[in-house]
Order: sequence, then structure tokens, then C-alpha cells
Amino acid sequence: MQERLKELQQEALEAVQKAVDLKELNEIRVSYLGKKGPITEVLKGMGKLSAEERPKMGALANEVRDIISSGIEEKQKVLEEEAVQKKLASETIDVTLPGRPVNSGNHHPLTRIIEEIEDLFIGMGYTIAEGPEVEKDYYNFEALNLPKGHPARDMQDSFYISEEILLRTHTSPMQARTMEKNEGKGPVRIICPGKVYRRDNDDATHSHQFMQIEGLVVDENIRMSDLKGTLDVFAKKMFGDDREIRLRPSFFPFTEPSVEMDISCKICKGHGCNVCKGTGWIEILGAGMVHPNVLEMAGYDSTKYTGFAFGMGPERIAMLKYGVDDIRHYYTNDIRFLKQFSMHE
Ligand code: 2NL
Repeated sequence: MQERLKELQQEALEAVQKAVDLKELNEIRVSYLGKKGPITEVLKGMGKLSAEERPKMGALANEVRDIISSGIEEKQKVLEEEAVQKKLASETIDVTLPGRPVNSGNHHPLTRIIEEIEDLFIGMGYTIAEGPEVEKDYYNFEALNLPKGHPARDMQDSFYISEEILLRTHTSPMQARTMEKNEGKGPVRIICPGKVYRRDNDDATHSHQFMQIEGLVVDENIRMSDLKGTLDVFAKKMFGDDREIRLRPSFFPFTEPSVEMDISCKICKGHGCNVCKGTGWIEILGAGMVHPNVLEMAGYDSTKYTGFAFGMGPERIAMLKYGVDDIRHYYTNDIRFLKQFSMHE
């Protein structure tokens, strides 16, 4: 019996040594140390032994069991370590690989121009006023000195929702609303950016939906020279200190007098090129002194209060600043066009 136990110990330890993985090792554990294993089998024959030999044999059986058990445990540690090493080897990370680039977006060129203009005027004490794109005929036309039947209403063919409601054709209605809210008191200093709509066929220079940004100042003693100084600061900050401005007489129903502002052409320095069409000057915006009728309709005493206003198209400003040649680029969202503005942020 003693020999048989030693034999089993030898056999089991050899099998443990040969085990190649944890699964095989577990099978060995079950087959040698389990309830139906050979050691239990041997111990069943203990009844035939003398009382003297029985405890000795029991002790030996336990010893053999312990030896096999610790042999398995040791081998298990070795196999587990091997498994970890194997996994590490097959999953190595090359820390020198370059990272995957993150696809970052950027602001739309029109958003950038609008924010740049907003910041510039915020720096001069203006606040931003935004309002509805679906507007009452009253604020879009009537309050701006464009009564029903006025020829300028035909000039701006509009998208009407109903007889009295339309898509705004300019951002001026928001300025009329702000003046009305101020109940005849100054000062008003606002910038109104936003989408506007006109019934136009889209081409390189026309879009049925586009952006406008307007400014309005109303207070006592506001003069034409305030307008001119403001526009000069704007032109120099936006296009460069080396730019000159000039004002030409013009006409808008909501301003009197009305002007158009040009900036000197940087490309030919005033000598004439194809951007300025040989004139040396580039048209940038329209402006004027707020018409007394507009002030009165908004609740101001036009003998006491005066104001100036200006309006421009961010598409045109961005075209001049970035050299964009077709207004449709702004609205067709070709990623190759939009990506070109990412490095200027
Ligand atoms: C242009 C010209 C202009 C205004 C807009 C305005 C607004 C009120 C009162 C008086 Cl509430 N005027 N806005 C004045 C002159 C010109 O825009 O060429 N825009 C693209």
C-alpha cells in the first residue's frame, strides 16, 4: 500500500510537470485528488491493515495528497505567469505610433465675419439685438417709412406668409422694435445681425436667403460726423489701418440723407484693378441719418432726437476679405470650401 501511494505520488507529479495549460492541470487535480481518485481508492483497503499500521498509512496518504496538491499549486503559478507573458507578447502596444488625428470642425466663414463685426462694435459700447425672421409687415416696411404702395416694396420682392406676415427682407425691423421699446428715450446703440430673405433667383451674386448686419444709434445730438467717424474706425479695424473711406450720396427710404461707403482698394492702392473695377474704391455698405418719420413712428421727438444707421452684407465683406467669388459657396456646405477657414481661428 505504501508503495502504491509513492507510485501515485510519482505518477501525479510527472503528469503535473508535463501539463501544458491550466485546463490540463485542473483535469490532473480532479483525477488524482478527487473523491473517485486512486488515493481514495487505496485508502478504502485500510480496513485490512493492523491497528498499528492504519494511522501510519493515513498519515502517508495525507502527505502524498499534500505533496501532489502543492506540486499542482506551483505548476499553476508557473502556467498562469506563462499565460500572462504570452498575452502581453501578443498584445504589445507600439507607443511610438503617431496618434490618430482628431477631426475638428471650425466656424463658418460668415459666422466668423459676423462675430468679428459684433466684437468690434461691442468694443464701442453697442449691444447685440436679435429678433424674429418671420415678421409683421408693419415692422418690416411700415415703421421704416415704406408705406403700402411704396415703389421700394416692389424693388424687394418678398416672401409673404399672409397679407400682414412675411419673411423679413432686412434686419431693420429688429431696430424698429428696439426703438419702440425704448419709449422715446436715448441712447440706443445696437447691432442687429441675422438671416434675411428676398425673392431672387440664386446665382453667383444673389441668394434668396442671406445675412445682414445693421447698426443703429439714436440719442440727442447725433450727427453725420459721428456716423463718418464710426465707419472710419470700422473700416480700419476690419480691413487694415492703411484703408481710407469715402461717402457717396445715395438713397434709402429710412434714412435722410443717405450715403454709400467705399474703402480704398488695397490691391492697387487706389490706382485701379479688377477687384475695384478700375476705380480704386470698393463699395462696402449703405448708411445714413435716421429719417424723421422713422423716429416719430417709433415714438421719438425728431426735433430733439437724431440718429444714424448702417447696413451691410457679411457675404460681401467675407468675399472681399477672403477672396470668395460666388455667394453660393456659403450655402452649399462643400467641406473643401469650409475647411479653408479653419487655420484662421
Ligand atoms: C445696405 C443698406 C442700410 C439702414 C440700412 C436703418 C434702420 C433703421 C432706420 C434707418 Cl431702423 N436705417 N438701416 C440704413 C441705411 C442703409 O442698409 O446696403 N444694406 C445691405
